Amino acid sequence: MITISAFRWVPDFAQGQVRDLRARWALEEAGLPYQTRLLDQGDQDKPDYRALQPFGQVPILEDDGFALFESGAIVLYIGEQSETLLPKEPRARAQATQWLIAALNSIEPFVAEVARIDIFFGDQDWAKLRRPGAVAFVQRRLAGLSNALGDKPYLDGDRFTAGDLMMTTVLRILKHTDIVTSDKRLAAYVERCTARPAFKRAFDAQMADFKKAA
Ligand SMILES: N[C@@H](CCC(=O)N[C@@H](CS)C(=O)NCC(=O)O)C(=O)O
Repeated sequence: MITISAFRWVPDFAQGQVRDLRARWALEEAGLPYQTRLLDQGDQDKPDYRALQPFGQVPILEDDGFALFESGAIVLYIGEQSETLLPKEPRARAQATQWLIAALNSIEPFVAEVARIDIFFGDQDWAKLRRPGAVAFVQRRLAGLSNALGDKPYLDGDRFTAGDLMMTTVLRILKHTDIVTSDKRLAAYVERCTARPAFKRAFDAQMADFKKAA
């Protein structure tokens, strides 16, 4: 059975956001059973874990002696086993992959910069000076995303793909602000994707692990 690594517990601000959610959601969409390898504080720095994840982060996926890190690679690996996530038709598949990479490469770094400022440095002078510029940059990227989404339910049209899964998890990083929700189209898009039963199962499973540890 597939194993996904996750933290046994994280502070409130991170609960429901930790990136093993991406792997859990993909597995739920694919209908694949999985178990978790829960890491206690410090486990991520032990040599056995670092051998599998060079940066000591979650998630990793383990599957019958095979291990993979990076949530994007993990979602694509799971997608190989699920047409819900990755269409078989080569061009449709490439487009789904394109959106997954856009989420991780063209949106996440800038979204994460704003979240980092808010969560870790909000009271520092440099952060107060930097935040408006960082927000403005994200808003420009989100305007491009919203425009590309247009009136379609999903980024590639009528069907949900791994690209939507990744984009949704990236947009959720800003759920403590109105930066995403002030765009009606993006707000409805995130609502639509997170209303999927597979998302709810993944989210509930992550939260249940934290509750057990509390
Ligand atoms: N690019 C990595 C990022 C993973 C990541 O940032 N994981 C966080 C939890 S959401 C983590 O493990 N943080 C602890 C650390 O970086 O030391 C991925 O997408 O898998």
